[in-house]
Amino acid sequence: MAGTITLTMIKPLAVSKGHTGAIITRIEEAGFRIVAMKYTRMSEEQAGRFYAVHRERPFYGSLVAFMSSGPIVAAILQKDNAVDEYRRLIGATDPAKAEPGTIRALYGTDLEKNAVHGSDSDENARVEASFFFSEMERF
Ligand code: FUP
Repeated sequence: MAGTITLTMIKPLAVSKGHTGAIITRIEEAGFRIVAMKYTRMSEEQAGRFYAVHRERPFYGSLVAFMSSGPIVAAILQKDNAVDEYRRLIGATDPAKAEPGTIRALYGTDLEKNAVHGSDSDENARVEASFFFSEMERF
């Protein structure tokens, strides 16, 4: 199947609220193919590395604490133009500003606890995919 990849995480609060299945259903119904998927929990050190580009931002400490607070579901998704298509499916970073019907509008709580992550470029998608998955875990 042709296409590019994006990396998503279903964030701890969306997982603990029981939205994992509904979110995966939306992803598949939107035509993404699941290349890799795992249920895992990041340490603070790992979350800090994942979000290192935000190190100087005021929300960094809180974001790292939240993202390491419980299990997440990480997945590599494939589709034509995957990065942009997935950002369209999830909506704006702030759930209150996300288009109605998008994953963040439906399942996000606030700017930090916004249900899901989506890569912002093809290059970052490749880096983020390799953060979670080896070649043997991709199908
Ligand atoms: P996005 O690419 O939509 O995930 O958004 P950003 O890369 O700008 O932000 C990454 C994460 O930082 C967001 F998912 C949530 C968090 N964040 C905050 O907690 N506060 C902010 O003001 C901005 C982002």
